[in-house]
Amino acid sequence: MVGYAFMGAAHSQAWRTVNRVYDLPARARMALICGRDAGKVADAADRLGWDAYTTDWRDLIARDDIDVVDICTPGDSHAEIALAALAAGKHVLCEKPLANTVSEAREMAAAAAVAQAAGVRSMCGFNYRRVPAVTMMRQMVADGRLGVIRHVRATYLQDWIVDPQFPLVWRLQRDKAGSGALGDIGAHIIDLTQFVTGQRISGVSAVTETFVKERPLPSGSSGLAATVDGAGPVDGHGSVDGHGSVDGHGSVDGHRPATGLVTVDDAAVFVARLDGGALATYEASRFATGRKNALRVEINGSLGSVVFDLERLNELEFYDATLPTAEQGFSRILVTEGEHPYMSAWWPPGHIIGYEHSFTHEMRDFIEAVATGADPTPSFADALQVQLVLDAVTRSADLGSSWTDVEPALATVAA
Ligand code: SOE
Repeated sequence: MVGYAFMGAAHSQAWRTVNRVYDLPARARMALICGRDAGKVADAADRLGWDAYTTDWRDLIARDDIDVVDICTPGDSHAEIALAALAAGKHVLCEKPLANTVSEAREMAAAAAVAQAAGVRSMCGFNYRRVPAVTMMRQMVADGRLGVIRHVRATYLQDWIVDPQFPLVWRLQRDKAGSGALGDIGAHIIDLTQFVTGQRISGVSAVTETFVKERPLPSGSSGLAATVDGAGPVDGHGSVDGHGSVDGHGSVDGHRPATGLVTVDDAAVFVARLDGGALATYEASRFATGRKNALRVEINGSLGSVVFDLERLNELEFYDATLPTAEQGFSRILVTEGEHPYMSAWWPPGHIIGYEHSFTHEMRDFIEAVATGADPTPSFADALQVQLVLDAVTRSADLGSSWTDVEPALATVAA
């Protein structure tokens, strides 16, 4: 694994757990973790359960006993690491969004296609696909339970940077993160809605905004909260664990923090057409005061509607318009039965699961695909398609919301 912050910890938790929960054709061994800071990565290896650590990701690629490289770094290093790992015959799991630009994503998808011909697998980590209720939503759509899909309504809302004093962490810098709320959380709802509906976004009209254009430079991260020089941890809006820090910047005079420009969007809102005829709306924001990690998707079809809310991730709301009128109404399905996706390995019905389980499911599917020689999804080509949507949203916003077609990618978004 490369990276050991928020996503590194989430993935490590999943790698630790997956062998013990699922009966898989191969077992994961957590061989080597990489990070730039020797002291921090040593601690991370110990805490997260890795056999050894290194400060150079090339060590992972050089080792013959390493089969899989899991990339959990900021987006600016995804392409370089993934391309080297694929060229060396390593199977690659890469965090979302796949890359910072369409051209990088294209290169990665092309390399993945070449590697695939040699039996080398790759997958992008859109973990919310693997929440059982989301997988079930997809099955319901595929089984025709919703009829013809007319509307998709998707929001992903956070509030961790509402405070203008929150520091300029890497997620707020275009060169590191590619984009802001759009690529970080908007990418999730783009992937999720395309996965569930089986339809792709064919065009968009967008607005984006950066509400706070300049922020104090961070002095570091305590691990639980980013800090600004001359100030305590910036945690007035809850913990900012994992949102990371930028190394190497200090204050001007030790009291008043130096500031820097925010180079990404704080929020992105767009309307879209899906290629199966549905109309869709998307909202991704880090300024939705009170909303911590609120992902919600509603789908309306000719025969019914279905609603998923991450804050109630064990549930699905379903409206079945084929029932007698007197019996119609939204019903709550508790997605914890053994027959529900992924659930048979967990607890008895009603014993709910959480955020981290989606990553365990991700590792389960990835290991199974690698061990059986199947192609895991979402592929790099699927993730390139998401990148093309992100790019179209940015271009539309730059052109005063003008309608912007999404260039078709190579592959389908099939699971
Ligand atoms: C931060 O905004 C973040 O951690 C994203 O990077 C994750 O992908 C999302 O799952 C939660 O929010």
